[in-house]
Amino acid sequence: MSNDGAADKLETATLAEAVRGGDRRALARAITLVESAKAAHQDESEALLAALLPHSGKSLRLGITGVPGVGKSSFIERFGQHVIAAGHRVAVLAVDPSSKLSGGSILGDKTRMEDLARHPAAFIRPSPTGGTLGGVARRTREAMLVCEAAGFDVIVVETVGVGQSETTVADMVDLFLLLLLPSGGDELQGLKRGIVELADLVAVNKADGELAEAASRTAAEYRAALHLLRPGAETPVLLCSAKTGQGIAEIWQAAEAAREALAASGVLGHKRAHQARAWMWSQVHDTLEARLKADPQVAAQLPALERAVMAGELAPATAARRLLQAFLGPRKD
Ligand SMILES: Nc1nc2c(ncn2[C@@H]2O[C@H](COP(=O)(O)OP(=O)(O)OP(=O)(O)O)[C@@H](O)[C@H]2O)c(=O)[nH]1
Ligand SMILES: [Mg+2]
Repeated sequence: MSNDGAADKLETATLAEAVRGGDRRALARAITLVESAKAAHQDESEALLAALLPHSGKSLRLGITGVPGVGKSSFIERFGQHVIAAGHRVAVLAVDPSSKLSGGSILGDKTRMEDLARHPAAFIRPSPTGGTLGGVARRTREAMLVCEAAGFDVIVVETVGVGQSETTVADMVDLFLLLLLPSGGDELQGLKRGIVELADLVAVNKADGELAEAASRTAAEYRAALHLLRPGAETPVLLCSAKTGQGIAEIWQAAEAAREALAASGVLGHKRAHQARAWMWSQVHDTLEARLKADPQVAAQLPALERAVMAGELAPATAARRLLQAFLGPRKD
């Protein structure tokens, strides 16, 4: 970073041009810049995004989730190659702030997406490390815009199906694909946490060999359950095997059809407009919260207030008001 604003601007413009021209090193650099949490990079990052924004948005944004081991990485390896063969360029991004927990998943992904990673029409970016879900997700959204400006017209956002990250990913994509395991039929996976309700497409993976029959049963159960859960929505429930490649083409077909239907009905534009607004507000929330926590007056009171709230000695509303008062001063209205 130089102190010369004009030089920075020029550099940003050059970087933006290189990204748009398909220069992969520039793309990687641009993503590193927008992923940076450093305050010193913020102006440059915003200038870059401003330059790229008019060239973004023309992709199909697909979220993929499923429990660890369902075969997300293996699926994306196959799916990505299929989509590329159909003439597209695919970028794969991950939202996974818990990569510490899923230990070694990046290494696993590298080997499971080996062929896709080598393909000139593909770009794979592992999850930005560190930070909160909100922080990681924000950087992933911004990486998505950069990839779109670089001409990737299918963006796959992968998330590990553990917890709240599905909602976060659903808020940044056009369509959400839930991958399921063939199950014994005792319990509908994902239904509890409401993930199924976020899904636009459902696919039972590993529908091969000995698991083929269980996979068909699982799919039938989900069709029935979804019919009750969302009458009239007709969420497709498909079968696939990331191992044999069976069913992958059908999933792409279903995704394209769903995307076309969204666009034709005007829902897509509406959805993206609302997502962009929510994105703005989430950044306002994040920034305010960070500033609040960094405030010395707040920091002095925070541990005691949190403790009192947790012990049931103080009403959360009262504690919240005290923290805000410490941060903003007494209310004047
Ligand atoms: N039989 C069969 N095995 C599969 C299939 N897809 C994936 N697997 C296997 O399932 C295991 C997990 O696959 P991954 O692709 O790593 O699963 P993942 O969902 O990315 O897992 P995490 O990254 O840990 O969340 C691997 O041993 C794969 O070889 C499939 O379609 N059929
Ligand atoms: Mg994986």
